[in-house]
Amino acid sequence: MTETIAAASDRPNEAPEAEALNGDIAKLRDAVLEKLTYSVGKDRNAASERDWFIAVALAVRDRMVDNWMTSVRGNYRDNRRRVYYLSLEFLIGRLLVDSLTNLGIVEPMRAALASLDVDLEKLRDIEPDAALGNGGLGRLAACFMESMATLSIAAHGYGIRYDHGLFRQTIADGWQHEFPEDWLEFGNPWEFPRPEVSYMIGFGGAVESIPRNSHPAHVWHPSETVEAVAYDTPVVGWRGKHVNTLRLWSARAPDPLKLDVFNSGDYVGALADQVRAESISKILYPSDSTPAGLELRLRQEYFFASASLQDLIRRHLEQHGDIELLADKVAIQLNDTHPSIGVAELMRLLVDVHGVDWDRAWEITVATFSYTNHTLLPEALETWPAPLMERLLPRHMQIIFLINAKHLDGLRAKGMEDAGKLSAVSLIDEHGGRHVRMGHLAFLGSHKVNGVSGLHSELVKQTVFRDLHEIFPDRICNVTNGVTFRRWLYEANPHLTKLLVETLGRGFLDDASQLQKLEPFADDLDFQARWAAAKQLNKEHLASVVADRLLIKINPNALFDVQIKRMHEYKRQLLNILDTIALYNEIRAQPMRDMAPRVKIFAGKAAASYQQAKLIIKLANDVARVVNNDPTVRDQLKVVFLPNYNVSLAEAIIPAADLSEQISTAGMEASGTGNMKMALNGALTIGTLDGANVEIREKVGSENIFIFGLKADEVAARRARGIDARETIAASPQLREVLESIADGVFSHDDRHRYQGLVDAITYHDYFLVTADFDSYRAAQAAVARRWRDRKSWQRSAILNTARTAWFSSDRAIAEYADQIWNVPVSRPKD
Ligand code: F58
Repeated sequence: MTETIAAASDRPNEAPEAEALNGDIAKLRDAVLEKLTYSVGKDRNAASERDWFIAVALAVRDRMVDNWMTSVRGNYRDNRRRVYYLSLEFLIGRLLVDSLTNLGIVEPMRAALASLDVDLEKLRDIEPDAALGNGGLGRLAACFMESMATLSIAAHGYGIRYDHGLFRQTIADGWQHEFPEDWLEFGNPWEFPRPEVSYMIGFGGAVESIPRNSHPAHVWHPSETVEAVAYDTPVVGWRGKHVNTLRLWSARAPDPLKLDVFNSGDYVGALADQVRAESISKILYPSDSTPAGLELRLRQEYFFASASLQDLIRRHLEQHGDIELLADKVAIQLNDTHPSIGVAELMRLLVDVHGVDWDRAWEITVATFSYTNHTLLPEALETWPAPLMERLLPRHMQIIFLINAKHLDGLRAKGMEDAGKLSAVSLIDEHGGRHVRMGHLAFLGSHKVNGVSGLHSELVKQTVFRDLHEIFPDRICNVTNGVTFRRWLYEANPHLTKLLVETLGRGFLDDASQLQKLEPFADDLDFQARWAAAKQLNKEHLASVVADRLLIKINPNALFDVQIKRMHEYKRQLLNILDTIALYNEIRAQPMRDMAPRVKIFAGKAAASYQQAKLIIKLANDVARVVNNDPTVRDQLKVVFLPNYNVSLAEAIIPAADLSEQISTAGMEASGTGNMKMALNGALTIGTLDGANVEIREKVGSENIFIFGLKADEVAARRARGIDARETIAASPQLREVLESIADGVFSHDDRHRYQGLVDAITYHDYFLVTADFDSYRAAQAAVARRWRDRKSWQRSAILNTARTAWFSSDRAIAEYADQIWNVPVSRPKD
């Protein structure tokens, strides 16, 4: 991919003195050459671009190490409470420009490399994305790691070092295909393997009860043991001062092979244990919609939760020597329920291993943990079959039963007798075979539970945790998500950043709230022109990416209408496709009508097993083929589906977006973070009152956003009335025409009935209310088109979006976690 070629002067977020700069250039050049020679083992003349990339990354990593050591020493010296962010996903993307930016050496490095005839932008493109996550939840964890370092919080991230991250998506004949991703193929220059830091993780076996004076002691004898080995990646904050650690675990078999079996000639059998053990960190959970690979998933969750807890307890005891002090010195954030088996594991470690009495152990556990909920979707709320858990983690099952018994006994003692209520708050779901409710376990084991937007947190109280919220009314709070501006504005959009620095000075780089000083420029025509010029450069760049990848020419003067996110029915890419078809019908009906040209841009992956989402990808591609090849359409409408959406592609698309599609069924998108990234980069949002869109509207003002559709309570009421959409469709001639054209095979000549099922589904069973919101969405899109024609007014709104979205910085979000949940201090980097 050809990334933005930003000239030196386009990187304004650093301006060291010229002399220092020259000194630095020489030092960086020497450092890179040294790495190339002694670490990569290549001569300058023989080095490939990949060799140069590795050499540069190693030289940059060296620059972090001193401050890393200082940060680690400072964390020990200051005795501060540490924060541990446990997440099965860290969707990091590339690190080269990110690290250079935060260290403030993009330009010196660019110059150093230029003096060696090497182009930094080419090296940037060589780096594979670290795609250790599915979507928003994983990317949030990566943004949070950067902000925790920026705010000098003594924080560690813990996760799994998957050999293979999120699959690579190709589109062939419009259909999605999945291929394994191989980010470690050429090694990972950012990480430090720590083979000496490893923990034994048990599975299966039996629990022995040994009688003691008061209570019996429990000894778990696992039947299988897997070793968790640490790999550390330094995470550097803005201005490079504070550096934290992301520690990812890799699974190893304690014995590499069974020698006797090997010697007997059974080579495959000899390696069987190793393969089974290592499968734990082999691949990122492939599905976000089906309970695939159930047992492997539970093994992954326990593996990383146990390794992380053992590691942090070791560190705590080394530093403080007293397990009783754990909650004073440690805060653990559970990123969704995936690490929530950690609640039972911490109880096991405290009670069985460290001899803490049960009630005190529970106090410590609850004071230590907090939990973030990211979804209300019932299929994404984890429950584990009790028999599976009993077999894989017998001691944990006992502990969960005991936590539950004490919890329910306590409620009965307080007079709660209603069996329905008790069963609703039980850790065990007795319907349809016993299941352990991991959300409930995370809730009970935490002192704070947060949702990720104002609306979502309220819905968490009213729906998934309604009954628990009644019992613990102070436990649920809200921390609206945020995104790191370093990656999503300064690095992704150097043209806009340069304009902002020239206009506002450099203060906003450290303190995003200063972006509001942009407001007075919203009506300044000269500023508007410069603003438009920056946007235009980004659009031209995206047009070149589209041309390279799809051989489709798009017009950079058209309105870029962007929907980029995981493919899911609730996100309603289908609604956007229906709008596209309606637009197409309008153009065909009046080919000579003068309309504002639009490019509909889609990108996103569907879970491999999610057939309906894959069919929607196919439909988008079928519509694209028909529309793009119809001569009557001319340049007025183009449709593109960019394959293999990932962090790097997002960095190319977001700065170029004019319109940001955030059109989920209200009440279903917990927050969204793409909505924040695009608004920050001056796109106007078309969206429902869902997730953080609600807060984006509050901040940017309702005249600078296009809101449509049913609200969350109206969605609930509508569903209660029934979701047969025949009447709705009958009442909307435009919608009828669109659906008929799809069902008739206008976009699928090769297989006329391909979409019959899809059309039937939304006709008779429109759970996501695509049809109910169609007319109001069309009206909002018409309002978008009118505003776009009044370019000054559009520009004004776009500028105000950037000026008013500073609040969506992940620095703000992390400061709220630090204050409301973790009780740790923060400090902001200064020049
Ligand atoms: C996302 N969840 C939410 N889950 O959908 C989004 O609204 C929110 O902004 C974001 O979290 C951050 O809070 C999400 O990305 C997953 O990817 C899960 C991965 C594991 C399986 C189930 C889905």
